[in-house]
Amino acid sequence: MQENDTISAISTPLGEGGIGIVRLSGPDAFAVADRIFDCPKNSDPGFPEPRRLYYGHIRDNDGEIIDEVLVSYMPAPHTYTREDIVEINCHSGILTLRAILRIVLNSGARLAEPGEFTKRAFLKGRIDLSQAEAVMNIIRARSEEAVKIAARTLQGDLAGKVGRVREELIDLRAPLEAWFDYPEEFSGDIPGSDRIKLKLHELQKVLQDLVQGVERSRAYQEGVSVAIIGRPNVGKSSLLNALLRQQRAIVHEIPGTTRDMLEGNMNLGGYPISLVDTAGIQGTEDPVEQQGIERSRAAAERARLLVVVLDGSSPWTQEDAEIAGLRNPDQGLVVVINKVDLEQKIPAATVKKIFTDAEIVKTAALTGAGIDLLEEAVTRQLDLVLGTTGESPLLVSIRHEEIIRGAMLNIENAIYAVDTQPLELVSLELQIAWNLLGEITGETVTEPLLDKIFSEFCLGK
Ligand SMILES: Nc1nc2c(ncn2[C@@H]2O[C@H](COP(=O)(O)OP(=O)(O)O)[C@@H](O)[C@H]2O)c(=O)[nH]1
Ligand SMILES: [Mg+2]
Repeated sequence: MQENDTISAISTPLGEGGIGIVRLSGPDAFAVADRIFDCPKNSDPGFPEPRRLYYGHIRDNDGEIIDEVLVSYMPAPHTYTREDIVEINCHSGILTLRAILRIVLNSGARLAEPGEFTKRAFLKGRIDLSQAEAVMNIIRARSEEAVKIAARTLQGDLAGKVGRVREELIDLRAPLEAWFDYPEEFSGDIPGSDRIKLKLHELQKVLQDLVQGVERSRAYQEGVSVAIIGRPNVGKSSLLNALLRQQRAIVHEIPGTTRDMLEGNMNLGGYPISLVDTAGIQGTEDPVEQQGIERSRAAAERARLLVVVLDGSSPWTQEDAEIAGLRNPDQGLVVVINKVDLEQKIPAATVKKIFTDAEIVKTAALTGAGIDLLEEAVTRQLDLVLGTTGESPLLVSIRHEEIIRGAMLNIENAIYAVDTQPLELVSLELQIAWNLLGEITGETVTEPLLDKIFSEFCLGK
């Protein structure tokens, strides 16, 4: 990729709106804008005084007015990319935006690749790789909590923590390496094995705190799947509708009404939740229903939490028992005794005995009674299975998690090697850990990995 040319892209979503922005970055950003932007001569100060908005028109190559716009010019280096940037604020219609982009591209800029503005910010050293990735996490965040985590990372919190661990690793290695290389001249202090181990345990703890709660912060970012299961007619679809506060699923007294799984999105306790209603699980000869049940079982298996629904107005059955058996021990569990408005045939005490570690909630989906309690129970169970975090969770991406777990393994090896191996091996493990951690901030990252990371960005960012 050439880094010295001028790139451009539409930086706002392609759709109808008040304002759309075409952005340019690179050494010719101003020259390109100057060719196509017609600014009234009486503007004072005249275009291009930096960081001012100029009113005027964009003309196409035949001189015809395409749109009425506001244009700003921001010279390097105090910009997002550390290059000259021009932003053209136009009317946000798909055709207007595309027309202006085409004129810009005809006038000396090239189309930016996805994430290329941010990649330039990274390559020019304005932000590190963890901050660049946080930009995308902010854009893609699905909950307020996820926005906060990404904002902290964008401020450099993750890079700071990882950077300090790397510095400590260097401090530990420096006297060792000097001693290996120049044993005669070395006059410093070789840390004793106890001191090395103590320090390494401290670093291990810092990294451990980072990976702690990663599942929870990832849940804030990517969402969690919650599946409602139970035999036919217990009120699963009614509960889904009550939770979503919309008539999403068809509810009917005829058993087997829901023949396929169905999904709806909601937010509970800060988690974006994908709520899955499933086909009632029962033995059936109907091939369509069988397929629906298979898909439902698979959805239940993938879910982080199961809501097992029982019909309180009918006795406990063998089918209920089989459904209860679908849950694997890692999954959170909330048991709902539904239809409490009718005469009850399952004593709550019996349910408690069967589901010893579950939250048990009584509801009447028909009237909405107990739905708030169900929401609270689901939130509590999710908090429980996703694990508590430290003060401020930072880790979201699988890439970061793998790197940190890898570095922890090297440090673990180093701790073991202190007592059993030559110190050269200890130092080597620490060097590997240092290198690995550098991939988080991008200091030791390879070109193909960079390309891969930025290719996942959206256009115009
Ligand atoms: N009385 C009463 N009926 C309910 C309640 N919840 C659901 N039903 C009824 O039970 C039947 C089956 O409900 P549905 O939600 O389709 O059950 P599903 O097969 O488990 O999805 C429908 O006739 C519902 O109106 C409830 O809390 N009380
Ligand atoms: Mg149903």
